[in-house]
Amino acid sequence: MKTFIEEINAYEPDVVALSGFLTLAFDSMKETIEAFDKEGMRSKFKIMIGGGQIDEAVRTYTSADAFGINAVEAVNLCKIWLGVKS
Ligand code: B12
Repeated sequence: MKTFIEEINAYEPDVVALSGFLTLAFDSMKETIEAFDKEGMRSKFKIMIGGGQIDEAVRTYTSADAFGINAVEAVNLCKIWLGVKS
C-alpha cells in the first residue's frame, strides 16, 4: 500500500490498475483504495481492477471505477477515461 502511494506521488498517473487473481485479493484491493482516500489522492486518477475472480460485485465492494476482463478492455477503459476514444 505504501509503495502504491509513493509511486503514485512520484509518477502522478491518470489511471491506476490493480490485478488480483485470488479471492483473497478483494480485501487488499478495497484497503488499497481506502488508503488512497485517506491520503486525499482518490480523485486524482481513475482506478480499474481485473483478474480471473473479478466481476461487478467485486468492483462495487472495492469502490474501483471499473473492472475489465482482459488487456484489451484495460486499454479501452484508458482510452475512454483519457478522452482518446471516438
Ligand atoms: C499460474 C497460476 C499460479 C502460479 C502463479 C505464478 C506467478 N508467478 O504468477 C502459482 C503456481 C504460484 C500459483 C499459486 C497459487 N494459486 Co494459482 N493459479 C494460476 C493460474 C493457473 C493462472 C493465473 C495466471 O497467471 N493467468 C494468466 C493471466 C494473464 O490470465 P488471467 O488470469 O486470465 O488474466 C486476464 C484477465 O483476468 C485480465 N486481467 C488480469 N488482471 C487484470 C487487471 C486489470 C486492471 C484488467 C482490466 C484486466 C486484468 O486480463 C488478463 C489477460 O486477458 C490460475 C487459474 C487460471 N486459469 O486463471 C490459478 C489460480 C489463480 N490459483 C489459485 C490458487 C488457489 C492458488 C494458491 C492459493 C494455491 C495454494 N493453495 O497455494 C496459490 C497462491 C499463491 C499466491 N500467494 O498468490 C486459484 C484462485 C482461486 C480463488 N478463488 O482465489 C486459481 C483461480 C486456480 C483455481 N481454479 O483454483 N498459481
